Amino acid sequence: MSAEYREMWEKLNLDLTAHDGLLTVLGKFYGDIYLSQDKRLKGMEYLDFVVSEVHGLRIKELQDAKARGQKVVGTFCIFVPEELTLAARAIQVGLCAGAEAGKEEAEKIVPRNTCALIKSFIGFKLARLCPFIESCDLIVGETTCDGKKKAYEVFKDYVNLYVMEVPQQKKKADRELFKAEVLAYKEKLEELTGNKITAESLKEAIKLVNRKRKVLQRLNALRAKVPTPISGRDVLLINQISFYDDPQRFCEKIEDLCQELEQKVKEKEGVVPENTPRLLLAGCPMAVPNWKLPYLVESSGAVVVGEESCIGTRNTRDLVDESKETLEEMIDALVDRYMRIDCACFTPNEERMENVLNLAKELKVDGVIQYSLLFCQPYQQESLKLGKFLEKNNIPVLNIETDYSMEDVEQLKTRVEAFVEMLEK
Ligand code: BJ8
Repeated sequence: MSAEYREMWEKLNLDLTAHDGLLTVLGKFYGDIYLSQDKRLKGMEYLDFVVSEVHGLRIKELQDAKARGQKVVGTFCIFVPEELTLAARAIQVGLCAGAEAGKEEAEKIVPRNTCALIKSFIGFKLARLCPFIESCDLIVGETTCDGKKKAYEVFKDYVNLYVMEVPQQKKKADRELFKAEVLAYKEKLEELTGNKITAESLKEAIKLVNRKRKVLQRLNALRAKVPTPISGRDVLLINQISFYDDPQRFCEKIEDLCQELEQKVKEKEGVVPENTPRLLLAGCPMAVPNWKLPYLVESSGAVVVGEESCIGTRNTRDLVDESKETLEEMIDALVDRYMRIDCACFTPNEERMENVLNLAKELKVDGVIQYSLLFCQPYQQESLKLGKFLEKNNIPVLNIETDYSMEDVEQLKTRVEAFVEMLEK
């Protein structure tokens, strides 16, 4: 990395030695998991570049934007409406972290039996490893699972934190509550940025965020073909990058990649042979650089063709209605769209059962792997019910509970291989 970046990281108060170590591990990990793949697509060069520059060029872009007066907002959950952030001329970045670095630091302020995702974002801040967190003018938390809710109570001492309330049910009163929260967030953004959110700026932002979702929908439709033209690892990475990169650039690059994929589909050129078992991963989000399970699956003779998760189709399935004209109508359209998210934090959450089943059928999967992070109550609890439901519908299911450590890799590999072998019969 250039001297310019080192100076920038120093100004952001990163622990340079620990940060160098992190980048070295990440580079090695990326090489093993990504660059070693066969039949790599030309369009993935953009993703390789973004990853190689994730703490470099992208952070420089954020710093330049800040110097021009723009604000940066960090989030941990897809319930925070990016449309509003962009309408206030701010930049939104996803901060969920998918690595163990900083775990010891995190365990000083949250219990050890907290999920890895929460410990990771706290650890990244406390160990001074994340230039994204350090670039944020505001961090927006949300009242989803208990783990996050309680973690924010201590995390607020380290960052400028604002917490949005997300209801736990989907009754009329819950929708009203969420609408009030969306309006309060709008005010908060206006106060932070000094920019008024207008019907015009919100309309433009709705179109841009919808464009991002539409390009990911197009990508998902292409990967659903048999044989699939792209690996699950690559699509997961694209979804992860969608939370960090400039939205316009992201859309353009992924549209180019989709054109390349269309050609592959036309020529029936798959990334794996046609009879390779196809799997859907369902459950907790996999934040960058958490590539552990897809890598294990794809090195066990199967291919991942879908992620039913917030870094996946839960975030891209529903669009915001673009036909509204007034600010009030657009806020309502936003609220309606966000209240369709089927996170396991809701009770009851029956629609998720149907959504997963429909997705499994659309993608013509041979099986579903339910993925829960250790200590994630909502997804672990729901996996029992969802597992039975899928099996009743003749879809084989494997339940995996894990974290970000590499200690259980061999054991997981044995279980995944046995599952894939069973599907091959
Ligand atoms: S809308 S899934 S992004 S809350 S893994 S922190 S649930 S204990 S991430 Fe999520 Fe929003 Fe829901 Fe999506 Fe808690 Fe579970 Fe940890 Fe989780």
